[in-house]
Amino acid sequence: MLPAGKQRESYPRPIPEHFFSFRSRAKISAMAFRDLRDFINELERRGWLKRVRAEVSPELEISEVYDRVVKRAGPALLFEKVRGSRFPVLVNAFGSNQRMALALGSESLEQVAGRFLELANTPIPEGVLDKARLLPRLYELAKIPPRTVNQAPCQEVVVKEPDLSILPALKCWPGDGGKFLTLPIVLTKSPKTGTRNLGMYRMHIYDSRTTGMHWHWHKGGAQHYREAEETGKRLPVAVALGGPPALVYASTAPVPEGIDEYLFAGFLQGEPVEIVKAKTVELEVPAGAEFILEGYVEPGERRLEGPFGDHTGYYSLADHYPVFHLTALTHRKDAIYPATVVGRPPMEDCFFGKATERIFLVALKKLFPEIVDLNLPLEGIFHNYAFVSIDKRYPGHAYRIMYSLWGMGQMMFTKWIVVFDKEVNVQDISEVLWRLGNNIDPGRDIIFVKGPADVLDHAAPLTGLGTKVGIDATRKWKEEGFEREWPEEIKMSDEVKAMVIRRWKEYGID
Ligand SMILES: Cc1cc2nc3c(=O)[nH]c(=O)nc-3n(C[C@H](O)[C@H](O)[C@H](O)COP(=O)(O)O)c2cc1C
Ligand SMILES: [Mn+2]
Repeated sequence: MLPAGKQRESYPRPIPEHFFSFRSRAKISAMAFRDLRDFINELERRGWLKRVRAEVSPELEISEVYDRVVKRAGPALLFEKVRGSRFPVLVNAFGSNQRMALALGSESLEQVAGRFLELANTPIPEGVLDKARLLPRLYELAKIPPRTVNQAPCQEVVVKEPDLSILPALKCWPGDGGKFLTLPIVLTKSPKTGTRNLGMYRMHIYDSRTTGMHWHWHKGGAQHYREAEETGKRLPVAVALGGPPALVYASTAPVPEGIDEYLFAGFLQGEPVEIVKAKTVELEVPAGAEFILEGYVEPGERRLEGPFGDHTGYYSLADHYPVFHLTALTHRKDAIYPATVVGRPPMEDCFFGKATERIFLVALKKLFPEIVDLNLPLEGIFHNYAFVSIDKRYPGHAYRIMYSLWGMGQMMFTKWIVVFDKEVNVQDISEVLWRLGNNIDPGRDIIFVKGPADVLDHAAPLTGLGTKVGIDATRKWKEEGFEREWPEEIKMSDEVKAMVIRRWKEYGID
């Protein structure tokens, strides 16, 4: 189905040490895709996208085809003929580390992280020479803010009677409460400060003009809505389907509150995101999007949302959420509908998570230089497990790292944090289990703490509030009360290894 060797899946590796030196040669510039079709063309050129010409149903059939493809690390899929709609459906465009890196304008997630580090390492200029050296960097930085345009592809067609049923929205799983928009970029502005937020929150389609608005308590959109409810005013909302792939990613990233995801996407792709005034709301939408939904969310209104087969691999139960009302629908002439399906991992959303792990590790390492590496394994769907290795410097250091991580943005949801010594490769689950089993005394090395849980955590005693586990799997020191001797790890001597390699043929084994 693919040219051999074209689409090999690989786990992200730790960012190479040289990225952390000032003289790093890592490229700061990136290639930018202005929109989804730009990205699709490049995917196709690389043999990373497959067109499906057979007619398919948006109800369950696309899900099942996609699930089989994503589970074997297969290509992006463009379903050209979807029953009931004239628009093709794109799924799995971001479904591998390589495709995700490409979406962010790089060849690997390590390279993306390296660019982020370059930015973080930008020195404050002291002399003329420093300033001169910074010029190319400043030129790059100037390209971060969005650029306003007057005419935009996303507004080529303004639908007279806006109607969501023209979209080939998917019913993903048999128990789902209906059809959902699964890759929507939801844009709002703070009624108090005017700051923008773009977040990805799925939308349950109720009828031709209304959907659910599934932003969890902790998210940017929910905060803007809270502010709107305080003043009793409607919250204008715009939703983009498609757009620059870096923006699709940025809307899923744990960008700190108050920082505009347009800026983050502009940085990632090394080009400003082009934006245009929406038709019926005071918001600026991505010019390169495929579809734009405009509307509002009414204060005080709630409606049952879900159930929905979620990325935990379980259905999230129906619950009450705000309601989105559609006032305008615009799209490209030949629009492509972007979607994903979440479910038991690995699924496409896992690669959004891996990109976040690699990129935000750079920021974590800036704050906590003792952190060596971090693995949020796919099976833990990013909020269940964090395996972290540190350069342990003082007694109790592992605990400091646990509490710090629980205090960092969406890492507050992490249910299990396990801290290892620096030599442990936390990307290798076999090694993680081996070290974990050997190096802890459960009674001494495990702590339970209370904190916010992911809304999707169905085991927590209350929605959004639960228990967390911290495990200190580092070697225990005398200063930590460990009076016994800690044994050496078994390793063969280098001389013997070299000798055996030299003599290997003589043994006649291979
Ligand atoms: C495919 C996909 C679907 C998502 N659906 C939701 C959702 O329905 N509700 C939600 O609160 N977060 C959802 N998320 C996670 C948010 O996008 C993520 O937490 C993001 O950082 C939120 O941005 P914000 O901090 O600007 O609110 C989803 C993520 C992905 C990748
Ligand atoms: Mn945000």
